[in-house]
Amino acid sequence: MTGYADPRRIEAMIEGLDRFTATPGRGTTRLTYSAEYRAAADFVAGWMRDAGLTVRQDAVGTIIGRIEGRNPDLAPILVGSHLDSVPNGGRFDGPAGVVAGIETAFLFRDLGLVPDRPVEVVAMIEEEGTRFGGGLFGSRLLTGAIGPEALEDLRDGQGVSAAEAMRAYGLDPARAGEAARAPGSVHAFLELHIEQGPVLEAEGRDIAIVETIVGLAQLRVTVRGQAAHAGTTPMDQRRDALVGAVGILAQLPDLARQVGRGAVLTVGRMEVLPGGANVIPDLVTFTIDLRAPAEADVLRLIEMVEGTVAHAQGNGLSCTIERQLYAPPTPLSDQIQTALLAQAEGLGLSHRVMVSGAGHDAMILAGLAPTGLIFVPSRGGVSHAPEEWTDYAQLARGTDLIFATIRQMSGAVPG
Ligand code: HGY
Ligand code: MN
Ligand code: MN
Repeated sequence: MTGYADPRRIEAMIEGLDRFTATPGRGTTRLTYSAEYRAAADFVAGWMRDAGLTVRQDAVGTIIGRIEGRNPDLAPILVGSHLDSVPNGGRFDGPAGVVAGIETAFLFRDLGLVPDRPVEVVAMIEEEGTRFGGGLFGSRLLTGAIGPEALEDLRDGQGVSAAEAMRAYGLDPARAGEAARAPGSVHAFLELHIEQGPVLEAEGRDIAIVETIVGLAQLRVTVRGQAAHAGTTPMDQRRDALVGAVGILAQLPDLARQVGRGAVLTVGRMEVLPGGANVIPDLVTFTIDLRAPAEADVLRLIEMVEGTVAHAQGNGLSCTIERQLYAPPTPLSDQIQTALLAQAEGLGLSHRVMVSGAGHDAMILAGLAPTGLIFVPSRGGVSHAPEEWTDYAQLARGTDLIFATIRQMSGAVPG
């Protein structure tokens, strides 16, 4: 089956983007507002212009390419994903969705299609939260879920605030609110993403149409003790923050197992200070990422985790926990799922409906406009690692579905 999208052009965009990493040879590491991010954003803007899009950067650094509609005042359809990455991640997580949007624009141009309502391709910042924690940051700014006031408090691992990083990037954090879209100002949002799991490959299917995205929370635990000499401090006189943190952490996986029903919990990052081999640690922070399909289970797991941290308080240790992100389970638009299913049938794509265990910008945009999310297969189900891979022919088939659905939803006809 030959579709519309050009796998070679898609490959050129993905492989071109993959040069912009802080860890060449060790996966994609592209932190928001970094030099690599600037280069990637400029690269995406160039391809958008080649595809005939009118390109702008919004007040928080999201790159937006617009196909004007015959009725320019109609609310646009947005299509895209994020441009930032996890540390040492893969080249497809985020860029696959941005590139699918740009390829859709190329197809509009190549086929001489003019939409009735405008279409905007978006490449968003800080979905992963690798730099400033939490995540879904660019989409939450776009929907107005958070505003400029959040920028001063959020800090990266070097203590640089999001506001300072924005200024260094050439943006004015005081104007971040200008990136927010008013309710009713977006007609729909569509996102293509890699599955990041094994299901499509195992079932030999081309596409998943996502019906719900699991609820998720990102928490940050801080344990404070007292720095002291490793050699002269008796074992019964220590206030060892790392021993305290490990004692908390060791209890956490069982909490997710107790909740069950697909609940998962991950501690992905830990900082131990001051970090001397011969110094008893006095400050330990670690992240907790927890998810479940049912909101009651997410909330119950948060409570159990917070109780575990509170119980660790004492014996000379102070233990605190803060919520960096909370997103409830998000059902996606039935109307858009129906449109995607019809187009997938028309394109002869093998497909299934799926619940997403990964979080996506789509779960935030769903609060602003009817939203659809589709997956293409991930080889071995691997993601958030340099080995992440999706064949370009598979990515082209997913792009065909995005293109065909946007062509229909936007009322596009030959110009
Ligand atoms: O964490 C997630 O699910 C996504 O990759 N940000
Ligand atoms: Mn992603
Ligand atoms: Mn990711």
